[in-house]
Parts: sequence; structure tokens; C-alpha cells
Amino acid sequence: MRQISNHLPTAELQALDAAHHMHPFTANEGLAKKGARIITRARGVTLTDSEGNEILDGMAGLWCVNIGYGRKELAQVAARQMEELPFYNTFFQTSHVPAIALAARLAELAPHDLNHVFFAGSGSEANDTNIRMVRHYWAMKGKPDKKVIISRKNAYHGSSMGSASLGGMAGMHAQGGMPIPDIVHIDQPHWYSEGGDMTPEEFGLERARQLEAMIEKLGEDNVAAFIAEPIQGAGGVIVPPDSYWPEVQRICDRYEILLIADEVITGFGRTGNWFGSQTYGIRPHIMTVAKGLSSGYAPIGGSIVCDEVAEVIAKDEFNHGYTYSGHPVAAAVALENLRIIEEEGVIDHVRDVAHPHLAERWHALADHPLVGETKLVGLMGSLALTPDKASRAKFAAEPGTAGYIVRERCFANNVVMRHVMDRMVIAPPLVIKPAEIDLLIERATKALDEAHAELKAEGMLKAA
Ligand code: PXG
Repeated sequence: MRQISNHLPTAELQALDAAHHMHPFTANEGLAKKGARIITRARGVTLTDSEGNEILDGMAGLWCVNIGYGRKELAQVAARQMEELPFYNTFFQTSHVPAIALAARLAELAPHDLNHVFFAGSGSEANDTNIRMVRHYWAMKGKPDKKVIISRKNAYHGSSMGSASLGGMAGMHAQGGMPIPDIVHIDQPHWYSEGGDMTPEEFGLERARQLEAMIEKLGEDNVAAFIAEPIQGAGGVIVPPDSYWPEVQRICDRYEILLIADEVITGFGRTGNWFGSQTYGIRPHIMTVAKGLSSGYAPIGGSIVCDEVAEVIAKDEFNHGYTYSGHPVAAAVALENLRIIEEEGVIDHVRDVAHPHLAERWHALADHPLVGETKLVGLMGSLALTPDKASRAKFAAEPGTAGYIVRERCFANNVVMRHVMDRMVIAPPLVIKPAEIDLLIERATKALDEAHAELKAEGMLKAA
């Protein structure tokens, strides 16, 4: 068998990649012509590619490497756990120490009475668990008609049939027969794009009250739950107006429905607290977690469930589970990651050092001719690209064209920033230092300047 290693020439790796590897969310034919960028190693907040470029990772991998790359403690814990017990299941009345310890730790960390954990291998799987769990909960309570889950347009909850149906991505629904039945979507609290002449506060209330209107329309007896990300991540880091979450909470308290907070991105320090629900004063019945739970070092996710729901579900066999629910190696890695976050004061660093420093630099980008607004909560931020700041105009070009150009200029300047249509987003590792933030901003500014010049030269600074 031929060895494929980091030491092969980039072109050869790219050719093998193009021949055999189907990339997620990618037009693979186009990528094959261009060749994928190949990342070979990483330390702290810095990636190295197969050409030796050092790239500042403004996205923490995929919103997940919260403690940064290259922490040997996690590698050692994984190796030790693999030697001791690489796998055992948690079905058939068995358990093991890593799953027990991680569930107990999550119960400690999670707010209120979120004391029970159903493990999964990813955020998508965890949200599939949630669909089945909330419907089964109501059936167990003698209300089998309470099945509908209300979600939001432009939400992202995963890529499996269930979780992608919860999500509100039209492009995903268009492929493969989604959404599955009994999932409906209300509008998102995206003031910049959809707020028109309303103030953000008025708009936040209006969007929250769509939840109430939808519950009334469907009938409370038919609604199982509302699911939402405290801050929409993949949708473009859409920070809701301050009026939004208190009103949603009021509505959830008034009606007999469950609230699911999808904390896959907002969990584990991203917003400056352990959970985004704490940042927004939300009291969910279930929290979805993944990503930052292990800082991406091992695939693991889960649903953290309140006493009432867990107690009802416990009365009968819940016919659901994954081979890798509570995988011992992933659970041990997650525990070590949580130890580091706590003992090294990573969340205090976000709140007291990294956020204030980044906020000052990030919001200054609002003066750039291409930037319409800047948002930052903890260490998740976004900026809107616009051809006309005053009117919050969209570009005349196909949506996403300007964003793509900025992203390409970011890569060329050795910084990773993602674009979501014509919004740029960042979510760097939580351990990022002030000097690294300065470098991120310096490179991002250069990318914005170059993109601005390119858009101008191509006559693309026209409003729609
Ligand atoms: N919920 C939320 C809020 C997420 O952001 C998932 C669930 C699904 O998790 P898994 O582990 O199944 O991927 C996510 C994942 C992007 C991007 O382009 C974002 C995610 C995944 C892939 C790409 O921003 N978020």
C-alpha cells in the first residue's frame, strides 16, 4: 500500500483529493479544477498549509477549536483512554467512566435544572435526538398531537434529514425532500437586512411575536417546541435586537411548549459565558451542544435536558441511540477540554481581554467604505458588506459575490474569515491574544481594501 503523507507535493495531494474525496457543501467539479487548500498542521491560532503558508484562523476551524490547536493534554488523554477502553457502548444497561464523568460535569456547568445528557456524535445527531425526544415527551404526557416544532428561516441546526429540516436554509431544503413533516419556520430577527424602517427594538418584538402568532395559528395543542440558536451562527452571526429574547421567553413561558436552545456554536465560552443562554437570560428545556464541547479534538455532541423532560422520558424505553453515544475517547477528550477552559480561565479571558480588544478593533471597521454594520458578542462577530452604507443596500450582483471576493482576499492575506452571502463572519479560538487580534484586523483590513478596489474596478459597487 502506498503511503500518503504530508510530504507529498501539494499538486499530487490535490489530484488524489479531487479524484476520491467528496467535500461537504462544495461543487466538487469546480474545486477539482482549482485544487483544495491542504492544511497540514496547526498551533495556537495558526494553521500551516502544504505550501508552508502560516494562516491565522479567524474561524476556530469550523467554530469549534475554542482552546486553540496543539494542546498535548488532549492528545495524551485520548491515547490513555484508547489504551484503557477504546470503545464500549452505553446501550444494554452498561456505562463507562468517561460518559458518566462528562454527563455529571455538563450537569454542573449547564444552568438551571439542565441535569441530564443524551450523547451523540455531532450537533446534527443531537438535534435529531431533540426532535424525537420532544415529540415522545408530549406523547408520554398523553398529548401525541403536540408534534410541530417551530424554527426560523436562515437557522442552521445540522445536515441530517431531521436537523436540516429544523434548519431554515432554503438551499438545503431544495435538495433531498425536506423539510420532514411538522416543522415550520418563522422569520429571523435579522434587523440589518429585514428591519426596514423599524427600530431594532421594534423589529425584535415584531419577530418574537411571530412565534406567538404561529402558536396561535397552529393551536397550542399541536406545538411541541421552539428551537433557536441564541445567536445564529452559520446564518451570518445574526445578533438579535435586545428586545427579542425576553419576548420569546415570555411567549415560551405563557404557552405549554418546550424551548430548545441550539448552543452548538454559542456554547463553551463563545459568547463570554459558558452558554449563550446565560448571555441572553434564556431558560431552555433542552440545550444542543457539540463543537466547543471537545474544542473539535474529537467528534461529540449531545442534548442537555431538564429534569422534567428527562423524568418523563425515563418512564419508558426511548427507542433511540447512536453507536457512538458517549464514546469513551471523545468523552475523555471533552472532559479534558472542559478542565482547560475552567482552570485556565478561558472564559474570563474572552470577557476581560479578548472581547474588549477585538470589539474596539472590529467596530472600527465600520468606517471602511465596504462595511455597513459590525456586530460582536464575545468572540463571534460579523460585518455586513454593502455598496451604500446609508441605505443598508444590497449589491446589484448575485448575492454572495462580494462576500466571496472578500473571503478570497482574506485567504490571500493569510487570514481565515468566512462569508455568508455578503456578510463576513469571525469566530477565532477563544485563547486568541491581543497581538494576534491586531494581526487578524490588519489582514482583514487589507483584504477589505483589496476587495473594495476589485469591486470598484469591475463596476460592482452598485446597489440592487
Ligand atoms: N447546530 C448549530 C447551531 C450549528 O452551527 C450544527 C447544529 C450541526 O453540528 P454538526 O456537528 O453536525 O455539524 C451546527 C454546525 C458553517 C458551518 O459553514 C456551520 C456548521 C457546520 C458546518 C458548516 O458555518 N455548524
